[in-house]
Amino acid sequence: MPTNLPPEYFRAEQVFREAESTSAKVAALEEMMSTIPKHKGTDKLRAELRRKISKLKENQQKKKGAGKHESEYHIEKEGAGRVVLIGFENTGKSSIVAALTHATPKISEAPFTTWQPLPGMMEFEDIQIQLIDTPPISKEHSQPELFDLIRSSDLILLIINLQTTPFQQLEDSLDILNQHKIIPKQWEEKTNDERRIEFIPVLVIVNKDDDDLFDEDFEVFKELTEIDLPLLPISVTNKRNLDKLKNQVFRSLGIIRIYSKPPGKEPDLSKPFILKKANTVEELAGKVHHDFIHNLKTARVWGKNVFDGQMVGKDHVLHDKDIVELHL
Ligand SMILES: Nc1nc2c(ncn2[C@@H]2O[C@H](COP(=O)(O)OP(=O)(O)OP(=O)(O)O)[C@@H](O)[C@H]2O)c(=O)[nH]1
Ligand SMILES: [Mg+2]
Repeated sequence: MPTNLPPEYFRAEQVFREAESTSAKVAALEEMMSTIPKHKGTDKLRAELRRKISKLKENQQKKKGAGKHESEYHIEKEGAGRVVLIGFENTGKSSIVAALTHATPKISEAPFTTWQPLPGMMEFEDIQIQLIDTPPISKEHSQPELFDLIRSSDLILLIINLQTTPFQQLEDSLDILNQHKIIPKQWEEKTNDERRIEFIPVLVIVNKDDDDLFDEDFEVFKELTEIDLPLLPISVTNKRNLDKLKNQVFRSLGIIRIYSKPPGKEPDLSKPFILKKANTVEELAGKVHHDFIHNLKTARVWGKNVFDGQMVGKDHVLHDKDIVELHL
């Protein structure tokens, strides 16, 4: 591989590796192309990328020709994490997605308004998180595709309506998830289940906590429900606790943001690399470029638990918002 490729190249390459749809892949390859300096040393790489792009486009055309139907439940993953909102009818799922993203789902006081899942991107500080609105769950009717979508998510927001039957909704919702072999990640250690279970973190959002009077209802609910899961009261109508909700979503995803810094240059603070909590310098190197894992010698870190610019080894554990200079 030619040396001296700019960091934007590796960032676009990372986007390419994580892209699921053909059009996202093509867009990432084109982005990679545009970042490569044009000179003899990069001729081969540019030709190779051009070949890849035309091959993908060809395949895409073939698929279109075959009239392949893609389900509306097939949603491309985007951003730093996928969060699915589920719950019974009228609990306010669509209202939450409309309040926190630019998506415009239909909202109505009539039940069963939402028929299809709808994604939107929620901004949290300098990252974007995917929220997905879904049709209501029910005890009688099951949509297998909805549960596949839930299994593909990093976090479940279980939406409860405080103004109707919160206890029943919470219990029934968890039962329905359980029937589909989905159990809160928080219960993983105490779960002894022979089935093939998917463990996904759950955050219970108690919506329609509109004012002080409803706060009392929430307190009673919290006291009496013996569910060992985090509960957050909110009101979309009165914009209560929406910032807290965003914060808690970020923290529940278990991710950290790391900024890379080329040696001798300013760090790139515009777009962090997303890693998992407790990931190390080595894992960051792998995200930046797979060759870096083997070539990595040391790194300098600015951030938590280090003095500015401290030299660290591959095993150094990173923290949210650390700035890292990789030395090959
Ligand atoms: N009082 C009050 N009403 C709310 C709040 N949030 C949403 N609503 C209302 O509740 C009704 C249902 O909201 P939706 O967002 O459509 O609920 P949903 O869960 O998407 O409903 P389905 O699509 O049927 O599953 C609407 O009339 C909303 O305006 C809230 O915080 N307080
Ligand atoms: Mg809805």
